Amino acid sequence: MTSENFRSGYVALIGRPNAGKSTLLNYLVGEKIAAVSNKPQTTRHKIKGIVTLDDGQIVFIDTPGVHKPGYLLNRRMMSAVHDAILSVDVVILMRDASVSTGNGDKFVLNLIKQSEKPAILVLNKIDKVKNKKELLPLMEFYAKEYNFVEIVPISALNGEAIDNLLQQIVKHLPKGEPLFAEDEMTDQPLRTLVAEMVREKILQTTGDEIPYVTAVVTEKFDESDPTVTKIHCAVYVERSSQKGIIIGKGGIKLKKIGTEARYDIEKILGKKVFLQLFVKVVEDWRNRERDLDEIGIME
Ligand SMILES: Nc1nc2c(ncn2[C@@H]2O[C@H](COP(=O)(O)OP(=O)(O)OP(=O)(O)O)[C@@H](O)[C@H]2O)c(=O)[nH]1
Ligand SMILES: [Mg+2]
Repeated sequence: MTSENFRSGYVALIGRPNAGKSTLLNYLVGEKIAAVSNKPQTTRHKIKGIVTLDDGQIVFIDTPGVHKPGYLLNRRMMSAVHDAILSVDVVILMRDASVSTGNGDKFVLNLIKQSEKPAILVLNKIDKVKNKKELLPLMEFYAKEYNFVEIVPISALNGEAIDNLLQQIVKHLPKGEPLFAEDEMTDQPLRTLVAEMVREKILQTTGDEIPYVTAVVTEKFDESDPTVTKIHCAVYVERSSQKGIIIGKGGIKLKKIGTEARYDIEKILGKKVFLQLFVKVVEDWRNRERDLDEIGIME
């Protein structure tokens, strides 16, 4: 039985690409459940991460970074953001405090204003801000624009001030029983987690042109052998030239991607993994309903 003062609810992580939303989610659940990279648009769908404390349970919804939608893929990504904002008890506006305010930031701010939800401003990456006084003008700017219930500076990378953030969030959740079992961590199916780990390694291993044109799907997940899980993933690209870039000379790049992803996947599964990657050329998959459905990018 939980105490009558227990609080529980949903919290959306909203912000520009690269703000550090998924880094925070991974830190909070203590496991890598979301792909992280320095390339924008790393996250493509909503990811739930559950944090259970003594006095509350917070269900975080990580969302894709807010950007201008071009392809159908991006429109689905942005409707995932809108949907998340509408469905939660508290919205977190996450902002990279080490960069100056741009139009993108104002656009995100407007989304929060329109929602009229209780919102917490999280100023992330304070490890990169040498003089903490530099945060003051940023705090003043945001405080003038919206009645944030809290303003909390953190570093999602090194965990600074994150305990404080959790306490601030719980305060603003409705009273109620936990929504999920205490040991539950995420709603990401294992197949999706595996595909995301592979995609993360692709983003980390390739240059700027590749991130947008790749998707990864787990096509086989065979646990019949108790000693090793056999996994096949398909890597989608749009052109054969991109296939060449991902495979690399003599297959060296794909091998590196596979080795690094396997390491992460073995940590998640706690078991040996045999991982095979296949690169598939599917022209214009980002604009095709059927391919997006197959890849698992829902709104
Ligand atoms: N120095 C520093 N870097 C950070 C911090 N948080 C995140 N990063 C880095 O910022 C980059 C982007 O992080 P992500 O967590 O993928 O950002 P995101 O907001 O989820 O990005 P999208 O999914 O594209 O919207 C990565 O290289 C992270 O390592 C932080 O507190 N300090
Ligand atoms: Mg992300």
